[in-house]
Amino acid sequence: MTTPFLAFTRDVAPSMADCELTHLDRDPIDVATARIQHAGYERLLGVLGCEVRRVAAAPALPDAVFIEDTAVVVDEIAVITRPGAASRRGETGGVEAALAGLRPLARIVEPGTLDGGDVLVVGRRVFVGRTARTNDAGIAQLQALLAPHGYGVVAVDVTGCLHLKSAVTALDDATVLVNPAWVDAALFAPLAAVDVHPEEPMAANVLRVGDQLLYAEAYPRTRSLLEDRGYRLHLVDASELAKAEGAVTCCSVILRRSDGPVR
Ligand code: CIR
Repeated sequence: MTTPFLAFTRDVAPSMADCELTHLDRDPIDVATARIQHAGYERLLGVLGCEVRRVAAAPALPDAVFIEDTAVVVDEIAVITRPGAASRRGETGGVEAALAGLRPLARIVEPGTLDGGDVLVVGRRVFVGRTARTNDAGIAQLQALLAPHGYGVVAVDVTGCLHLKSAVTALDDATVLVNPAWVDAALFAPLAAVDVHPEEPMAANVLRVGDQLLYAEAYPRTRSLLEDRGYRLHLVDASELAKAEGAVTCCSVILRRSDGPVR
């Protein structure tokens, strides 16, 4: 049976302990456990309607598992990023090869930097975090690439966390889940905002797969706020990946299958 979505993932690198860290202290990472959790995440993506395709492994690139940062894909185009951390720039080649043929490709180029974790697409609105990883040149380039396809790009200031999607993600086309300490929820109006539980600052990252939601099991208080509002969450244990400052959106690039040739 053909699945509605393709999900690209990438192996947990044996070098993952050398990952970039910005807001977290280095806590020993058990690569074997991270691999088990990652496999559970991939299985759940399959259950939610994705054909999971693993991009060729990159053992020497510690952050390669966080594939989201390397590409922004919408129905019309795939934009290969230029990650803000120099240590991560080698990740894009393998992802570009994997996406070729599925979408027309474009690239963020110097002096632009852009991490996919800073890009939140809700309908035709594309919110882009201005962060240590994503600069104004990167945002301007993304805007120029997406505007011809009818997307409006909105730059958003983010403080206190790594990426925009550490601070806010979408629960559906009308609602965001937000940590108001890190981003101004009013910027997303007319979308409604649900705040994370104050004791769970990292809880704003939820992965949408169509109309289903994949969420880390580490945030029970926020989960119950969401369940009280009628959201049903599919849970994964991503605790070992979180030690590398990664969350559930980071570990995949999901695209809707499209029929027909690309140019
Ligand atoms: C990094 O700092 O680049 C990685 N250790 C974590 C990246 C997480 N990616 C994401 O939130 N999209």
